[in-house]
Amino acid sequence: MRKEFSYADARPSGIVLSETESDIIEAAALKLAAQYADYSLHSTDLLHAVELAAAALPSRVRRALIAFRDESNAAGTLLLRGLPLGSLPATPDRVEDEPAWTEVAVATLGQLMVMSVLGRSISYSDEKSGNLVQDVSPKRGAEKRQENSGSILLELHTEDGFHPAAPHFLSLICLRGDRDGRAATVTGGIGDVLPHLDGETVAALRRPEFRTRFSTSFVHDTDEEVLTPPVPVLSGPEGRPDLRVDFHGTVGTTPAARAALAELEDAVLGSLRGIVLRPGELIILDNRRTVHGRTGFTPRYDGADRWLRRSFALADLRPVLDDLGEGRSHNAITARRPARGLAAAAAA
Ligand SMILES: O=C(O)CCC(=O)C(=O)O
Ligand SMILES: [Fe+2]
Repeated sequence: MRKEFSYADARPSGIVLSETESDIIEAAALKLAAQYADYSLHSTDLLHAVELAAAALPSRVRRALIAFRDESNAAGTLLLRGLPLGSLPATPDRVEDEPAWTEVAVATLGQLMVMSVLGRSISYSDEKSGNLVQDVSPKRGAEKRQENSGSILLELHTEDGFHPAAPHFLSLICLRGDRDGRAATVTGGIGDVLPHLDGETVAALRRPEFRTRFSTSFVHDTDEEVLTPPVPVLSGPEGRPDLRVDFHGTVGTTPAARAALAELEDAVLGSLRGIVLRPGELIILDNRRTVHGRTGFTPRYDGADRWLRRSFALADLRPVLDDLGEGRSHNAITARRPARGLAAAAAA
């Protein structure tokens, strides 16, 4: 396994919010939090109120989000800096200690306001208890897992690329940075990478000859490997393809596919952007246009470890309405309902 990523610093490209702008968002979040304190974050009423409250975001930020939503960019990422966080409890180092949304209301509602400009917030009941906004903090005993609860290097991946309704966008807001300044979130945008790929590699990546292992965070009840049917890594318009790959979990099913995957990985590794997130910074990833990963770091489990919160959005809820259980949580597709999972994945 690779030991480090090298990357160009993404921080200078960030949109910086002024203190006044941040205060306006905080006030809007606090008002919502007071009004909806008894609601689940999955409540349609609350989520519609969040969408209305997104008017509190500065118009230049909303414009940037709208442009990113519609056209993406070469990096497949957008960085906002200076978002309000409100008061914060200790970083949870056990799942049982993860806070209710009301304990991190300002950060959570601000993040959901931003996401509401990009799409519809959604979660996956297979993963992280189906929470609409999920804690990303190192968990005791999970250090070596290829999941966001781990602390070894996390390989570059499309988020839930094995899932028939993978998120179109995800965001990570930093509540607490890595005190050692080591944990960097890195991204490899297909717009940056494509010019470095030859025609033969691109043609191979467009053939349905790649299978991706379901993440261990989705497959709980079995030791068996669950793989998608063969699908392409690149799809869509020639000049602006979509990318779906996990360099930990995707395998080529032919020699040409394996060679193309290795070429792609080299090109991505040569084009990485990255940032050691600081409090109040929120990175948005266009999950169809970039892969992401994280360098390794050392947790101390003393309440002051790195802590991000993650949320997902789909561009359109209609195609998945029948698959949503309570609120905006996508029904299980894996071990608990294997037949459906495989059929759904095959249709993807
Ligand atoms: O910790 C990070 O910076 C990224 C983790 C990750 O890949 C995720 O939460 O989806
Ligand atoms: Fe991820």
